[in-house]
Amino acid sequence: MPIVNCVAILVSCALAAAREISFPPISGFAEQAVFGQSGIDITTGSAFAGLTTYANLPYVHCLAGNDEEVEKYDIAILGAPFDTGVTARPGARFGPRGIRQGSRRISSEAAWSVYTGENDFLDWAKIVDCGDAPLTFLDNTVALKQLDATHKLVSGRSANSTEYPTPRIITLGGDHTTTLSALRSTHQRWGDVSVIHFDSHIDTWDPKVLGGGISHYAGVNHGTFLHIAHEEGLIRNTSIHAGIRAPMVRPKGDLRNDIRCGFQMVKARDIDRIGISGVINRLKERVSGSKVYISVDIDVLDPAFAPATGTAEVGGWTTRELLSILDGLAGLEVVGADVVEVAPIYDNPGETTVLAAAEVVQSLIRLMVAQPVEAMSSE
Ligand SMILES: [Mn+2]
Repeated sequence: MPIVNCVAILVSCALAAAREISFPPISGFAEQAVFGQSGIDITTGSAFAGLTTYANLPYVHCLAGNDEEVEKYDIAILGAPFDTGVTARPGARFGPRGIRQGSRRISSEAAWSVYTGENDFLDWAKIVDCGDAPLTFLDNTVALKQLDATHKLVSGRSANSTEYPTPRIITLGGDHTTTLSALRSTHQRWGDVSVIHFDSHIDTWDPKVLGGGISHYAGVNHGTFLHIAHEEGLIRNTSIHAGIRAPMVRPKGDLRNDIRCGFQMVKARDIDRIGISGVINRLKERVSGSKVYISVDIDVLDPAFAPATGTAEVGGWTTRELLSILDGLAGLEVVGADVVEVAPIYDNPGETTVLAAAEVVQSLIRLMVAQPVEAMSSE
């Protein structure tokens, strides 16, 4: 018995010693001070506090009136909450806040790339989040006019850099119709651009084929905006799709019209044959010598990697493939970009889609930082 007792005491002593963790001295509950003298830091490293901007970037009221002082910026993140131009599942109006939510672990201080060794947030460009364009959700025509006006205002301010005075915009969609407004404003600031269009669908459908048979109003939608951009003379005949795999509506007419709108295409399965570097080469060759607008429909990814989208098509690229392709485009003069068709309601608890979308936005920022672009001489 005494021996057993002794062992028991030893064991309990050892346990007690193991539990002895020294905490810093704290005052009693009554005097406990959260603010001021407690020594607890609540002013730095607070990435999860406050309102959610893209990558915890500073919010700037880019839509302020002429009489108000607005902080200058070189690259603006702008949300376009609009999803009434879709042909399948709605929900992309919540895309901007979904992408911001997916970006909340990204912060300027800890964004050094293991691939490039660079931190694009701490480079020459001042990058801000302008919040969302105020778009009516009841009238597409009015909403797109509001988006046109927002893009013109945000891109029309003088940039922070004196060397490159025209700021560039990365739009968070919104359904793909929103790219039409971005292309209009890009054309106004930078002239004709080639479009690199990452998507599983061609989106050059003739409004007579997709929606326009119902009304002129219905003909302006997320599957026709590139046709309309071509008709409006906004884009060059040196554009290219990447990741196409969705079926055509007409056996030959859609592809004929696609070529007429200025597009070539890299199909989704081409990557199996030519590899990532082959895809990069085709895209770069196609747009070489021109300014470039990059539009990323998140449905270019396989639904395994981006289930939260309106018109999912199986057999797409992985997130890693897309990111590698985007990084491979460094050096192009990217004057505008977007990530669209993110509909967070269809995402899963692991936030697969919004995490991917947030990373794609960061790749687009990287391309803009890597290659500053001179404004048109007439501007
Ligand atoms: Mn699309």
